[in-house]
Amino acid sequence: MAYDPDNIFAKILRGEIPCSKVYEDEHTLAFHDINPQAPTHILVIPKGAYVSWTDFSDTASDAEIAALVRAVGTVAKQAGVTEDGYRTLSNTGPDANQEVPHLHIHVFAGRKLGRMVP
Ligand code: DGP
Repeated sequence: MAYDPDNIFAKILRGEIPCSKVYEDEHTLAFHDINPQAPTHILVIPKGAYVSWTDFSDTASDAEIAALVRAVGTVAKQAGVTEDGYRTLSNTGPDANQEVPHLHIHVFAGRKLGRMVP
């Protein structure tokens, strides 16, 4: 799928829409989800224009990939949820109901999370 530069996360990255930022580095931004599904619900996104994991792994630099993975760990630590635990989830494409066509990882925590079901 071609990247839509007008998707909501692209607008957040350009500062056209505000977000509640929790972490930022050269390659990555993390902010609270607008519609939280758990007491902690953070979205971690690459700054580059990637829709899916396939786009990302095909074209992102090693530095961008490392930054995204590291950001998830950093965000969990910052949120103070590493001991009780947290869940990461990433929807890709229509069958997974990806709503925003910019690659993102959800980080859920702060309550007992239900069992994962497909
Ligand atoms: P997904 O279904 O995996 O594509 O999840 C997209 C998430 O993005 C969904 O949990 C709601 C969140 N979201 C949508 N629009 C905005 C927004 O404008 N700001 C923030 N912070 N989150 C948003």
